[in-house]
Amino acid sequence: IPTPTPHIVILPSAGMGHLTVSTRLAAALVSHGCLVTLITPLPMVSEAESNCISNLCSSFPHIRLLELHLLPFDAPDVDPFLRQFESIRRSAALLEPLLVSVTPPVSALLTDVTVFSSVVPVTKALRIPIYMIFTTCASMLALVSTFPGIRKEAGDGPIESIDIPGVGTIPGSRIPRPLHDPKHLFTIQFVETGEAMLQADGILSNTFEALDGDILAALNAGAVVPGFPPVIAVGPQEPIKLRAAARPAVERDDWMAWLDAQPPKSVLYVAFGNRTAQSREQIKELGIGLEKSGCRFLWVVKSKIVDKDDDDGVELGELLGEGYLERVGERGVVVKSWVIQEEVLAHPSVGGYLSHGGGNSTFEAVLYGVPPLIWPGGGDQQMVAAQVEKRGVGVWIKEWGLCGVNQVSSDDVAKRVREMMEGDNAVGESVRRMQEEAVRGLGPGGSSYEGLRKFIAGVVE
Ligand code: BUP
Repeated sequence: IPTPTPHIVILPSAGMGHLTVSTRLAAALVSHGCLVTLITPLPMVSEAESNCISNLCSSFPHIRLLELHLLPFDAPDVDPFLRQFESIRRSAALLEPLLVSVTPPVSALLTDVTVFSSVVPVTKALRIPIYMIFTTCASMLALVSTFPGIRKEAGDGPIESIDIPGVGTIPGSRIPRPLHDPKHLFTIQFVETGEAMLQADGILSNTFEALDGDILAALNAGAVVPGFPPVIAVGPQEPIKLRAAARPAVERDDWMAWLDAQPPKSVLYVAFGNRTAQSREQIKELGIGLEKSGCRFLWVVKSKIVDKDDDDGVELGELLGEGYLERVGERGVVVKSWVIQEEVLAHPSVGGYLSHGGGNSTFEAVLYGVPPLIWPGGGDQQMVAAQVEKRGVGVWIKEWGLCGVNQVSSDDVAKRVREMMEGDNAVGESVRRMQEEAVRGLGPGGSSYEGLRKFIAGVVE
């Protein structure tokens, strides 16, 4: 009897850190022979997300799109991406007619961690298996899964520290800051997610054995939470290769041509993800620090949280200070808002990455063998930084505090950047060794590749 083609439906969430993982999984599942339908929650928050969907469709025309028109959630003071999570969560009931009407019938629904708990009742009512997509490191997964009890024990107060079996002690300062406030919308969503997790048929995690093997083993042995669903590490999923026609016209030629002209491993890539905007003062100080370091750099500047928001038409020259670009000359390239990061990290001229420690960005750095120098901001970023430091595949600059919150001086920037780019670089060696393991994991016989096959086999059973 021929095996039926599984029909996987994916509901992503907001922000590039989340959407990226869903779209890469969609592409990987298609290449493993699945039929894939992607539900797009509309309207999207940022231009980058809309571009990401267009790129996916033009590179994978067989992926079907279904639109989910969101109920508005009017909360102007809430972070726009968190607001969108809530909007998707509140619109979950609208999924039912979509899931009922698609053909062939849905074999499984995959949905992002940030909206998972609201989707569970819908899939349970329709008897559709549900899998959670977890976008970041395994210690963060362990944190979500144990957090409901921890939050309850702490009452209304902040959390001092957390002991998680198989993970260790996590100081309160390392967890996302809103979690100290039980009434914060992020905390409410986080607790609901932790409570609903046990109902998942499985969890597809974007991390990988070489980085997170010990914690994944603890989760799968039920040492963190008894009866925990199987966690299948399928990351770091490879970036989607854009077809020529799908390439965005953004400043690309300038920075690629410049990278091509630089000596091997001489360039520091500087970017802080799609959700961490910096103050104008900090942008100037960072710029002066990069200039003082004397190193070559490619820097993505982000002064606003959402790319399409008005930034008063401020030009780069004004953001960086008069004469800056001229002074730096050929030694540095500054791009406002966005580059194709995977192409930058894959470029032979790039030898270091000053980063915010976002899950995807850090996994991508490992996949391309570029050591990250991490200045973490909110969310999972300190947890990622801690794991990277534990494995010796990156450096966490603890004394800088939190990116987007604390200010760092140009002298400190120059010092740390020089150390990373000119030091003896044992970290560089470790990251290249882990790169080899990550790349092996993605090929036939590798842990991430076989993990995905195992998931597909489970769905068609
Ligand atoms: Br900036 C930037 N180009 O210029 P993370 C980012 N990216 O392709 P975050 C670009 O966005 P959350 C750019 O490669 C990565 O895949 C980058 O995801 C890409 O962090 C993604 O690293 C960013 O997980 O999201 O943006 O802070 O907080 O939601 O994890």
